[in-house]
Amino acid sequence: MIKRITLIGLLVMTGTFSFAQNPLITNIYTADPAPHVWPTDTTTLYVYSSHDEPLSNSHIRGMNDYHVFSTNDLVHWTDHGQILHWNRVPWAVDQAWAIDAVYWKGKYYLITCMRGEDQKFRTGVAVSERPQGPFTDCGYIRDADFGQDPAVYVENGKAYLFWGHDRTCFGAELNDDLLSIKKETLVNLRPQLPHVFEAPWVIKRNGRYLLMYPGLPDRGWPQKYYYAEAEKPLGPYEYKGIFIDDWAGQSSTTHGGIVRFKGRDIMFYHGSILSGGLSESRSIMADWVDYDKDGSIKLIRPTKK
Ligand code: FUB
Repeated sequence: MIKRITLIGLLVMTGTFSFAQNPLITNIYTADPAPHVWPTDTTTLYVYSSHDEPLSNSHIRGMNDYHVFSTNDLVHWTDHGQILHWNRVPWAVDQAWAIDAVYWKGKYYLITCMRGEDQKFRTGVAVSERPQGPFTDCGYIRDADFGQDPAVYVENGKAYLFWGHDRTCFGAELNDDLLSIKKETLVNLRPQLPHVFEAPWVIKRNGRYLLMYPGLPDRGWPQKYYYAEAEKPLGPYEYKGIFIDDWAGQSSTTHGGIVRFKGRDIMFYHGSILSGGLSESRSIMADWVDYDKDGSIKLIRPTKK
């Protein structure tokens, strides 16, 4: 079911255009945002999201399906409803965790992370003719062990898969069918990413690749956001530092990525402001990204109500 969510009245004026105030989505709990502006329509921003069931507060999360939200102005958001549930995926039995999406050879793909009968998480692929879905299962990616927290970066006809969870991080080029990797390109990025915990996300800026990731500082939980830079998508990466540190409203995890929309970079991530601090009932947030003259990401101070 499509719902239009109007957040006028909660505007934060910053720079050239305005934002609905954080958290962005308040009708359901949302997490692991994957923001995209597709080459087919650069006036619309889509945020693909996993979905925390309300008041689920256990380590095994209550996560069953995915939603996508779209906006043309960062103020009015449309919830396009459920776009995939694990029960429509033959190889999955539960736990629809983090996702990404990719536009590839004229179709839109959800890159998912769900648990199979053997209790292992796999990186799934589902397809649609439309960015807002619904999506149909195509199977899961072979040879992407520890298949959690996927992100796909596309450039020059090549699709790169990044993934990682529980202190791992891998990268590889995908084959054209998106269902297998080119094994000879597989790299273990963990040694290059101090503090890394999970959920890599890659963008290109000024000819360099920025890989951002939630990590654990030496003092422990909750996760913070760090990044590293490279000359090629699969590295080697040089650690740059932290860009989201402590803030009131964090959940134990955070997860997201930067997208460029209408000329400005925006960081999407999640926290637990809406649930009053429940780390299993999270909400998507967004803030502007600014850079220093040398290209470093300036520290983001999350804005909220
Ligand atoms: O949302 C479920 C898991 O929590 C994700 O896979 C992690 O990145 C963390 O956000």
